[in-house]
Amino acid sequence: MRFFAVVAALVSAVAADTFTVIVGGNSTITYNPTSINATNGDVIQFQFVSKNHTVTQSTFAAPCTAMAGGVDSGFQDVATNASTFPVWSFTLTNTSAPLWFFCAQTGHCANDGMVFAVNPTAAKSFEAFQTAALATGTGTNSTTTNSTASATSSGASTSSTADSTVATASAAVASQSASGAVATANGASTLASDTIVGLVTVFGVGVGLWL
Ligand SMILES: *[C@@H]1O[C@H](CO)[C@@H](O)[C@H](O)[C@H]1NC(C)=O
Ligand SMILES: *[C@@H]1O[C@H](CO)[C@@H](O)[C@H](O)[C@H]1NC(C)=O
Ligand SMILES: *[C@@H]1O[C@H](CO)[C@@H](O)[C@H](O)[C@H]1NC(C)=O
Ligand SMILES: *[C@@H]1O[C@H](CO)[C@@H](O)[C@H](O)[C@H]1NC(C)=O
Ligand SMILES: *[C@@H]1O[C@H](CO)[C@@H](O)[C@H](O)[C@H]1NC(C)=O
Ligand SMILES: *[C@@H]1O[C@H](CO)[C@@H](O)[C@H](O)[C@H]1NC(C)=O
Ligand SMILES: *[C@@H]1O[C@H](CO)[C@@H](O)[C@H](O)[C@H]1NC(C)=O
Ligand SMILES: [Cu+2]
Repeated sequence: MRFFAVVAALVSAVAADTFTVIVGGNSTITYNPTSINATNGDVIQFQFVSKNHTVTQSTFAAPCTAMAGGVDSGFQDVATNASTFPVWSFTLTNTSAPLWFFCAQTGHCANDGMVFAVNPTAAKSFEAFQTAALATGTGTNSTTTNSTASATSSGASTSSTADSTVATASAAVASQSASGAVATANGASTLASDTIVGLVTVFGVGVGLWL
């Protein structure tokens, strides 16, 4: 009885995933990936690698407006010569409906479609959310201003090295909560794979002790 209870607890701990989302990768005005499928208990960790972005919760109906009581990373500015990068994360607590996010930097949501979704559906898709976001803007951004050809050629530069040098963000967002998402204290300096390895190790030790 006790054995099964302990194993069940450990298995459920192992099952929680950490997703990593790169914010501003290659100096673009994007989240990468733009959406994820996740379950309660999963952690979504945002790594800010360029410019000055936010991750701010909104509603599907008002994509570029902060939701009352939603989670918000606040502005995370990254100097062009930075060698460490802010990280902010939250834990999913209610995935019975999709969750929606945007960047609150001027124009990034409305003009560049910088939005993010957790568990979008066919009826409320990421594409529909982004289209709604862009509909609130001027219809002009760096892609529409420049020719399509030149716009696609300037992207590849830095940021792939960012994964190995993650710093902590400000503590200002440590105690927020919202429907569906709870922001955690910052300082997650381990990446997803490390976390999973750690939990698997705990599981192994637990089984070893009990057997
Ligand atoms: C940066 O650009 C490279 C090359 O195009 C691409 O493979 C990579 O996924 C991009 N990274 C992000 C975070 O967008
Ligand atoms: C999420 O799941 C849906 C099916 O429910 C699938 O179509 C979609 O590709 C998945 N998205 C991601 C980012 O894995
Ligand atoms: C980041 O952007 C916000 C909003 O535009 C601005 O208030 C803030 O000063 C910026 N931070 C830095 C360090 O430039
Ligand atoms: C980054 O550049 C700024 C201005 O050029 C300089 O003041 C700052 O010390 C540099 N920071 C690092 C970490 O090199
Ligand atoms: C979870 O989210 C759904 C949809 O937003 C909401 O109806 C429900 O009340 C929430 N449940 C809890 C326990 O907050
Ligand atoms: C720029 O605006 C166009 C037209 O509104 C839109 O299709 C595109 O997704 C926007 N963002 C980027 C990064 O091109
Ligand atoms: C668009 O052109 C401006 C000015 O020429 C340049 O700074 C910017 O990087 C270009 N944007 C893209 C996406 O190519
Ligand atoms: Cu932004």
